[in-house]
Amino acid sequence: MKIHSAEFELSCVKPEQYPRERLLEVAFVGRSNVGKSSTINSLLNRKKLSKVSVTPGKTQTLNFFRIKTADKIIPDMFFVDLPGYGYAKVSKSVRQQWGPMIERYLSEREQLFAVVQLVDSRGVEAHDVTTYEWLCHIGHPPIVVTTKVDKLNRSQRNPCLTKLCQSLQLPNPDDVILYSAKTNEGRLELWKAIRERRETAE
Ligand SMILES: Nc1nc2c(ncn2[C@@H]2O[C@H](COP(=O)(O)OP(=O)(O)O)[C@@H](O)[C@H]2O)c(=O)[nH]1
Ligand SMILES: [Mg+2]
Repeated sequence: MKIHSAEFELSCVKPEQYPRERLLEVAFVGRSNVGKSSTINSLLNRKKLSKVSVTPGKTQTLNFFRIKTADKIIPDMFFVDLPGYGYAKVSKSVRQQWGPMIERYLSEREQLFAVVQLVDSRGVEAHDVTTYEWLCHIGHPPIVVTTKVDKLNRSQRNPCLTKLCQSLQLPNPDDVILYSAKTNEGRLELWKAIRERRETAE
């Protein structure tokens, strides 16, 4: 995928602040530290577009990035980096704001055409399962991406994938994209999946 440009557009916390411009949007969800920012940067061939953090729970806003590609199907769109869920160390009041903010965006945003859910290849947590089920329930069955696969050796891959499919009750392991932001493994597959969502959205 040739990326013409990828730029930060805005950060926001409520619908009145979402971009007015009606571009198609792809949202990235997953627990804090799963590799959302790194995956976005890797997809876009950018090193530091979306801030990669060593402190989980840092992103507390919806962050929109304006993407222009050479692809005819998806020439212009926004990538939306959502705050990570399930991080215990942020204060309760902050957490209580997060859930509704994310849920509202995902369930109400009309121009949202694909949700990418990232789960750590080394283990699925209860929150990943409830998020997956909820996304299916609201009509946004996500593209499932399992991150940091460079941390697994060859013999660990299949068992991890099988476990992940069992936890999320995915019938087909081929539906999971193995990703490494370190090696860019999975980059083409993920672009292909995003493109397919766009093609079948109409
Ligand atoms: N080895 C490896 N580390 C990764 C990968 N993706 C992210 N990380 C690391 O995991 C940590 C959290 O990444 P980040 O992208 O900030 O996660 P986010 O909180 O979901 O946005 C950082 O230290 C990253 O360098 C990956 O594919 N491989
Ligand atoms: Mg992040």
